[in-house]
Amino acid sequence: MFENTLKMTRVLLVQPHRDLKKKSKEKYSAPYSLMWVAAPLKNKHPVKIYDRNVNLDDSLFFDFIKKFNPDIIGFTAMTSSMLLDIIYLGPLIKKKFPNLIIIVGGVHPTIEPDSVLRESFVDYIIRGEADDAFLEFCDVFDKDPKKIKKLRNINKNPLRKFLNIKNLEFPSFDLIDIKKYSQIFLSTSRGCPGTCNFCYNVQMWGEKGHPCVRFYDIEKTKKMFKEVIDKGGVTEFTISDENFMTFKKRCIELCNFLEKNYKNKISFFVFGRADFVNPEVLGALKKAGCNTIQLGSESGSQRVLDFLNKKITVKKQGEALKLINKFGIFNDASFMVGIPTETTKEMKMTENFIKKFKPDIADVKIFNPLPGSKIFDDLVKEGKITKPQTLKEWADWTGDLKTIKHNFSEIPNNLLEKTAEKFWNYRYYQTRIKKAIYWVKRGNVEHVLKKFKKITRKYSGSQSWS
Ligand code: B12
Ligand code: SF4
Repeated sequence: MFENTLKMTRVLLVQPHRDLKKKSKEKYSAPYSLMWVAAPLKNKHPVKIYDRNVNLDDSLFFDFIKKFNPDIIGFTAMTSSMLLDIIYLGPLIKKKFPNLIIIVGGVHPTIEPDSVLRESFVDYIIRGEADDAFLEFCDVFDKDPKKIKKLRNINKNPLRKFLNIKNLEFPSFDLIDIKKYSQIFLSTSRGCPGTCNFCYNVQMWGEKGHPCVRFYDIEKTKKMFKEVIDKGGVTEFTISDENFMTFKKRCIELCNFLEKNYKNKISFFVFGRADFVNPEVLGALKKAGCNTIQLGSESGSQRVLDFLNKKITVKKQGEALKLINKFGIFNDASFMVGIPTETTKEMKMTENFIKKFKPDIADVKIFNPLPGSKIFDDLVKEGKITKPQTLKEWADWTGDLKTIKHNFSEIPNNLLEKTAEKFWNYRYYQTRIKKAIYWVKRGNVEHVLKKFKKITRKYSGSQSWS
């Protein structure tokens, strides 16, 4: 494939381990961001993806580097405990392979570049949408490395304009061993129509402070589904668009395609906003094999929803959950407790909402201000939080129930913890029985045995299963 190229940049993309403190070997989700990053590169430069979640053995990792002999190692980074693995590996890589260039890309360096650039083992960061920017980086690295510092998206340089993503190559499923993963993501768009002020979306994917949603070419998207299902043998997946229902006609067309080609053979999970839920879309989703829709229900109090700039009424949130169930799709409602200014009475309203609408899953998180969101910026401006400076501090910023860092609500900490645990478990057992029946009806007893082994559940703050 590469014979005609004079010099090529060899790139190793690394998915950091999710949480070195827990050292869990759970083979969970495919390294989806890196599969996008690799796609435009791979016809020009030799690229491999290494997932530390699949194998955490350091000597295997360093042997892999020796054998592949990359010029560049690129880590993907979210604001999460995965930063710990980057801090751990970075200095070791530099010690063993002093000439290797280390770059970091993804949501965290985009939103909080200084914290990454401050690490001495980091040579460059690539901010924002990197499909073109990283290819340019590798091309320039080949020819004239001195020019790299001037490129757009590099370090704190200005960003490129958003790409026309219609014709992007789809993610590189060929670079991972798909069978090793229990959660496969597929996306058909970038950006969200919402402007919630606890979310990073407008800052990362919006334009001049406004939301912006871009779609992949519909025929290419169908081809991507086909490839992953037919060649990859994937029958269960998560459509990771922020709101798969943003453009009704397109969503229905994709559902019809899935129904026509894979009726009763596939099952998938989608995310969405309640204001986009309607009977036509739900009918198409159900027929296509959608098993669960997760909505950001957030709170049972209208004042709190308004505070979050959700732009959806409590009434609409409830109606959407009911409608989803009416179409025989599981509804997964995600909530937050401990939102700044929230009172105990308002948290009780969330509890009443859960009791009234009985979502199949009540996915509850304790509020934590995330960088890139308006609430985070406001809290910093008001002097209520001090922005973490190092990657280590950022790795500890997102936590679970046991590691609440801040509470700007009126609710006492101990009550918050108890309530999150209680909400989380509200619907758990009923839902497991309902889901077991769903899978048995589909003739998939093996799935039930695999997924339903555990009979106890602890609130973990992690994503729910599809
Ligand atoms: C799939 C996914 C996951 C998967 C897999 C992640 C992966 N690395 O592939 C799993 C399930 C593991 C996951 C976990 C979590 N996730 Co997540 N996840 C997503 C999701 C839905 C899609 C990511 C994606 O592929 N996007 C599409 C691509 C095109 O965009 P992208 O990832 O930003 O990548 C582009 C650029 O950032 C850049 N880039 C990315 N990586 C790299 C690397 C290099 C080297 C370069 C050059 C460029 C580059 O180039 C890409 C192409 O343009 C996003 C939401 C979303 N729709 O984006 C949330 C999201 C990224 N997750 C988020 C969060 C908070 C989490 C968790 C902390 C949740 C939790 N409480 O458990 C955990 C982290 C767990 C841990 N301990 O590390 C947040 C990140 C917020 C932040 N400030 O970092 C997001 C944005 C969701 C949200 N709205 O809050 N997640
Ligand atoms: S709907 Fe979800 S993804 Fe969209 S802005 Fe709100 S929280 Fe973010």
